[in-house]
Amino acid sequence: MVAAVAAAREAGRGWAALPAPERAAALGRAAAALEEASGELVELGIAEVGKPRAEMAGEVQRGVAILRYYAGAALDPEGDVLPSPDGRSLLFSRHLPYGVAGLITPWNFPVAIPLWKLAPAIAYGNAAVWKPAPAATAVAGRLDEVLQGCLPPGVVHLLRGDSTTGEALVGAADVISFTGSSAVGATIVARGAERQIPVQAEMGGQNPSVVLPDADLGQAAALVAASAMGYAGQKCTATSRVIVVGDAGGFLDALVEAVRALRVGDPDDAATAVGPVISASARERALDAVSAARRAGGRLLTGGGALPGDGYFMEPTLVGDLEPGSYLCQEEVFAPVAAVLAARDLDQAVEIANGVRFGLVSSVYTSDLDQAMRAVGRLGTGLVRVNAPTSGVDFYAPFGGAGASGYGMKEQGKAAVHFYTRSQTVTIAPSRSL
Ligand code: UN1
Repeated sequence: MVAAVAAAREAGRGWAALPAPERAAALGRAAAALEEASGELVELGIAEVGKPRAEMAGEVQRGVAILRYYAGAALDPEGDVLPSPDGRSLLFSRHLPYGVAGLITPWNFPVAIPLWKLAPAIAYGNAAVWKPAPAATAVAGRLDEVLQGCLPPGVVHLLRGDSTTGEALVGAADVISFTGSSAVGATIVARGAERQIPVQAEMGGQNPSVVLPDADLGQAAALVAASAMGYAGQKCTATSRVIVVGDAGGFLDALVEAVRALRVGDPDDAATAVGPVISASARERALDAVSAARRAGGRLLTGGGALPGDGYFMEPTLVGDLEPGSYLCQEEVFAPVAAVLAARDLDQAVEIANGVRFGLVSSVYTSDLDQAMRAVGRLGTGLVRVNAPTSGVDFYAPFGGAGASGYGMKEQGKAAVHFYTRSQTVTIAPSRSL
């Protein structure tokens, strides 16, 4: 493993020395090659991680767009020119690669997340050693082949392995980007601090959607249902708490109806919105969390059970009447399960929304601009979305959460250059009086 990092460091030297237009061209070729291989990657993703066809196809397209974006970003201005302190010298800052980026990625976005780390890491001149989750190595293997066909040898090194391999990588790379659970993220952050290297950790979510009475309730119900249950809730951006302000009756009926309307079934089917969860133990944990919520006084609004099928299916589930401090309202379940809470006004809704250790994304549904602005300013999450679902990410905008959801710099968009490079301030004075 340390050998993989050493080999990548060596390959990275040549890569960093290439003119940026050549690195940009390689990323452009990778975008075209991924587009060419997109059909295969969609099939592999459906088969390996159970992502429904429509979402998997969207994700691979997002991957192509990410590669194109960083092909362009590799040619962006790379620093600032500052006023000369003495009228003769040059003063400027520039960005230099660190060397080897260690990238640890989850199974749930097996194309987009690796690419939104790999593409900027290499665009700005680093080599990368990439350890995908064991549950997504088939997609990773094919994606790696696509990239290898477009890059000099050794610039990207795919490392198969488990948490021990991940730990070794964190102990050897020059900069670490991780997406995964909060528990693992915390150990990586601690190890990175010990080694005094930059670490970025994108971790869990417990994302609230606040619904105000003046919202378009039908549209809000459809968007909340999709963001809570889509891909069986296996996104760190999924909605886990629905906080309904004021008289909740009408919205609750619409939400239950929207959840029941989602097609649960074979991820291979283009009409499926909710496929299986990733494993037997994941389903067991989710069903246990629902049972515990019911014992704690929760009322089942819809769903609640396992479903038969070729895979670990469960019914999209909504639980009402819970306390904001209860397990289901505090922890990430990573399954098609959401809690519905009531709030008397926006202030109380914001207090409930912020009352968790996570802070990735929140959404607010309203047609009242003043209420929206009030909420946006007070919600503590890294992303806030008005009349838009919590899930879904714009690859050209900064992404990342607060608290137990995110540590370190944001990723994606223009934020990435600051993470994957070190800034150097350079003064050049004339060697003699001119
Ligand atoms: C999305 O909502 O499109 O692991 C992306 C996750 C997040 C990515 C979500 N880091 O679920």
